[in-house]
Amino acid sequence: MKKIKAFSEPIHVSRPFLPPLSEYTYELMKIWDVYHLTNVGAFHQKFEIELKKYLDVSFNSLFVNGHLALDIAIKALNLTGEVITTPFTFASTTHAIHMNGLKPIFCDINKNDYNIDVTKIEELITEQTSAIIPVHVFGRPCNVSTIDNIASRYNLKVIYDAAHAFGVKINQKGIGIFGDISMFSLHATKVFHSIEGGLLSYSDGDLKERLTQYRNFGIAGPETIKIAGLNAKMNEFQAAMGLLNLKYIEKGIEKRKALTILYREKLMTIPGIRYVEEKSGIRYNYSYFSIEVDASIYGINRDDLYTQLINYNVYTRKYFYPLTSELECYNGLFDVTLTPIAKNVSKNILILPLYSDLQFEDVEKICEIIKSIYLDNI
Ligand code: T4K
Repeated sequence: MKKIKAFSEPIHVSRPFLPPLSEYTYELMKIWDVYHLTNVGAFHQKFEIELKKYLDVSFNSLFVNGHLALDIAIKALNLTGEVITTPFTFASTTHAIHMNGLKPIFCDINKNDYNIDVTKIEELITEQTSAIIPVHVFGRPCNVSTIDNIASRYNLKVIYDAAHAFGVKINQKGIGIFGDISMFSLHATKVFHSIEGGLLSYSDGDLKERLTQYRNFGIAGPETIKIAGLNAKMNEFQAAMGLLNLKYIEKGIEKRKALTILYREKLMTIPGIRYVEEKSGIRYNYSYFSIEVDASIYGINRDDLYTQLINYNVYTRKYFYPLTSELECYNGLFDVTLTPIAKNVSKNILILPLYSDLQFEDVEKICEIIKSIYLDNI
């Protein structure tokens, strides 16, 4: 078989969308005019309003990044004791729980979509449980109706880590309306970004004031600080970038969808490579394209595929490996044998490059490489 040549430039798992530079500099001139760089200027205010419309949520607040937004959501809801969550996530979710003095209780995940397994939540609830923090992993919605139902029966709060789920809809409803609060990440590597950024959406308008204070040192007035807060304000440069990017988001999601369809079509015939099927009624954002490698069929395991792809200049990522419950910083604190499905998925998962500027020929070539590696190893 003809040897496939490596890409001449590295292909990374993600690459931020950038609007035309001239459009951004035009917006920057407005900042130069008014000298208002941060602390909720005109761009910030407009961005918050536009995002509320786009995400179809009742209330929202912007933050400098997703992690601090999540951290502040936990603080604002006064969570205590134990929080039921998933170990199959980015470190941020678990760190936010842990660093607020709370105990993460890890629930296993579904094999089919990697989200929290709702049938296993109730057995983890104790007198100490105050909340559930599920993650819409790779933008695929959790079983929100069951989670919200459990939460209301046990009087628990729900904060959805919707870092990956910007623009996702469930039966035409914005995903940010479920639970008490949802957190969206607007980081450069995401479907939609404001360089760095985070957003909380919520249905209880009374939260707005508390969230605003938490993100600005707790300041309630010139001489009043009511809460020991943080500095988590989005600046005007971020908000200007986000507003511009909002013009291009639909086109970006369409392109990602087309690339995803191509990945599926090309990978379908490669033995030992599995990907997650879509469900009806969901408007996906195609934020990540994940595969699972079954070494007994594909011939080599996930780690070897990851390494071999680097020889072709393709830089995939092992999101999420290790599980957050087995991160070095938590050494010994958690029993990973209690979440066997998460452990198994984490061992076999690989995220392939996907971003709106990726070329269709690149996807075709990545799939050809994955096929040729299979053929070399059987
Ligand atoms: N909850 C969940 C479930 C999350 O996944 C995240 C973040 C959060 C909470 C917290 O939200 P934020 O506070 O971040 O808003 C990346 C992102 O930094 C992180 O936002 C994201 N999740 C996580 C899944 O991925 P890394 O350490 O893998 O990123 P990095 O720098 O290795 O970037 C990946 C690739 O993207 C690079 O190989 C090259 C490319 N890249 C990256 C950046 C930043 C670019 O081409 N240009 C860039 O500017 O964490």
